[in-house]
Amino acid sequence: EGVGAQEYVLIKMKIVAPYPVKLKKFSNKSMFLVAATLRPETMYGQTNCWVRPDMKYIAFLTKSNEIFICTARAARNMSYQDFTTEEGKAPVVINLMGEDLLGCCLKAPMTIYETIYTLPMLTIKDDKGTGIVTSVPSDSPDDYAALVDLKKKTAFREKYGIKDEMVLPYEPVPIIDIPDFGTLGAVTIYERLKIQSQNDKEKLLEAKEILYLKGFYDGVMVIGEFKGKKVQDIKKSVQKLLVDKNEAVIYHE
Ligand code: A2H
Repeated sequence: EGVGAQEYVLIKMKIVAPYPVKLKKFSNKSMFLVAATLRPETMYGQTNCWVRPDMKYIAFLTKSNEIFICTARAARNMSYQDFTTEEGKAPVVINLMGEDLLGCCLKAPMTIYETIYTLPMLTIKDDKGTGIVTSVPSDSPDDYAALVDLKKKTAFREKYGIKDEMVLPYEPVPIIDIPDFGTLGAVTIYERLKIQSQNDKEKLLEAKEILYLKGFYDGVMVIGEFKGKKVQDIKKSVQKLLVDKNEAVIYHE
């Protein structure tokens, strides 16, 4: 069970009213979708949260009496990392499907958007992170591709009961300047490689490989507390800022 090699930052995305039907009865507690990220410095550019409609999630009680929502697998890992009252036990308050969480209104740390929404992403893996992914379409090709899919396909939105106002007003936010790619790196690479959708696996893999190292080594922040500083120099400081404000927690697997 214990502590593995991969360290994620879990972003606490607070669920606010109007609550989804299945969560209404718990609204006297603070409830969070906990999204696993390797890129805390990109949180200034969050536009939405991703869940997979056909995947199982649980809501469980943490030792600080908050409700965290993620996969059962991740909750179990957390129960061995001092997230819960009793080691090895994550007290379930309710079992959920991803679709129960769609259209959920959230407050997320650092982003310029006052509230953002939970939207469907079909490529989320059940065996990594928390199964909840925060979306930064300026810097993640996967996120940008999935957002474009929703924006351009009315039928896709309708299928999942996603209202236009949960998607259409949200645009990628310039947060990091990468030489040769500009301030919307994921958009640039999406267009250069002519990516068609979130299912365009090979091209998305290529896009990620090209963008990530460049973003990390050559990227410069153009927003927030660390504006003008290089990504590699401030990544840990942003992480600390989030953790100190209790807007994120560290999780290993
Ligand atoms: B990253 P690794 Cl801006 N299924 O966060 C699919 N993707 C998942 C996931 C899951 N179960 N859990 C986490 N992720 C995503 C930000 C970001 C991320 C940016 C750029 C790249 C990037 C905003 N989304 O990831 O396989 C999360 O998205 C590049 C891979 O554990 C998380 O960080 O290495 C990353 O993948 C973890 O992937």
